[in-house]
Amino acid sequence: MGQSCYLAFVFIRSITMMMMLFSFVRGEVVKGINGLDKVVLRGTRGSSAAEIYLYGAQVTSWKNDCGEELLFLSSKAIFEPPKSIRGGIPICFPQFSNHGPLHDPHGFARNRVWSVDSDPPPFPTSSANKAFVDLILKPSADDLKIWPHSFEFRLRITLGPGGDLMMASRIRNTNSDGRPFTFTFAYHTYYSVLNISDVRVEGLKALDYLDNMQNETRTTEQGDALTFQSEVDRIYLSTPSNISILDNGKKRTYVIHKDGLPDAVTWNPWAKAILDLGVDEYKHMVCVEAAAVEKPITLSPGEEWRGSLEISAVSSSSCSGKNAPRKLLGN
Ligand code: TA6
Repeated sequence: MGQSCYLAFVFIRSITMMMMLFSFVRGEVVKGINGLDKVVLRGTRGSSAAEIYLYGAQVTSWKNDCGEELLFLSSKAIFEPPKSIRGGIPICFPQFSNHGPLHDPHGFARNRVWSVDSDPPPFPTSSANKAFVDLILKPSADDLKIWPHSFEFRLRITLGPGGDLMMASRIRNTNSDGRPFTFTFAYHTYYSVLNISDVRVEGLKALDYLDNMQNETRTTEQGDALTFQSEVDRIYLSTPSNISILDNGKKRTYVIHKDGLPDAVTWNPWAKAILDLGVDEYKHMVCVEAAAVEKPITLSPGEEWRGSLEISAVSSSSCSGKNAPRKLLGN
């Protein structure tokens, strides 16, 4: 190889490595179940990936470097408006459960078709070396009849280089008549676990919670960790920013970091019959939801609220075989 060829080779290889290290990728829109549009994000390493339906802006799949699914999605999930999709990360807005004026528990954002936001105002965090998609929801004329407020809800969903999943919401009051509005909110995340009986949620010790099994009676957590032996439906109040879910069966820990969302809802329905949940599937899911419920958020016109969730999954065993993470060039 001549010297000029060699220099060209070194130059191209350096540029490729720089691009791999500092690139960001916008997700592509493809057809999903029942012809609904979904966005696929592919990580820069291994088999990590995420899928997001424009219907509900709902993440329905999040896979680690080994290609293992980290979110629970019901085998009976209905991908057909107006039913919301059972599993993944439904977004509860402008109301969590019955904490607000709407008849519809959990609000309408989870059963509206969002749009890809091609030119959002800059997000505070960098998108370098990450795959992401920006989505936006604005109310339709029918939505305004249900909740008479104009808003812009921008959501950036990011798959980080280590396979972490980030959800960053920005909600702005765009009422032109000077009226404030008030809302409650949750990222209603369904995590995949091997067996709910072998799961602990840590970070809730000594906190007060509203127990939905007792008409939201205020109670204080007595245990070191929350475990599950029957239906659990609680709103833990003013929690720390970090909460962990330890799945002993899969030897995996989900680490949750939240900002702007003081509360944490924990839910497992146990054997309760739910139309779009398979028999016994409750064993393989746990909801731990970054939320703002106890103190609803009020925005004046022009004001913006931000609430984010960052989740990572740490496994004690590494993957091997065909799904093993590809090594980065030069590593
Ligand atoms: O987040 C817990 C909860 O509010 C429970 O009370 C339970 O009903 C669950 O959400 C599911 O609600 P959904 O409307 O999706 O059936």
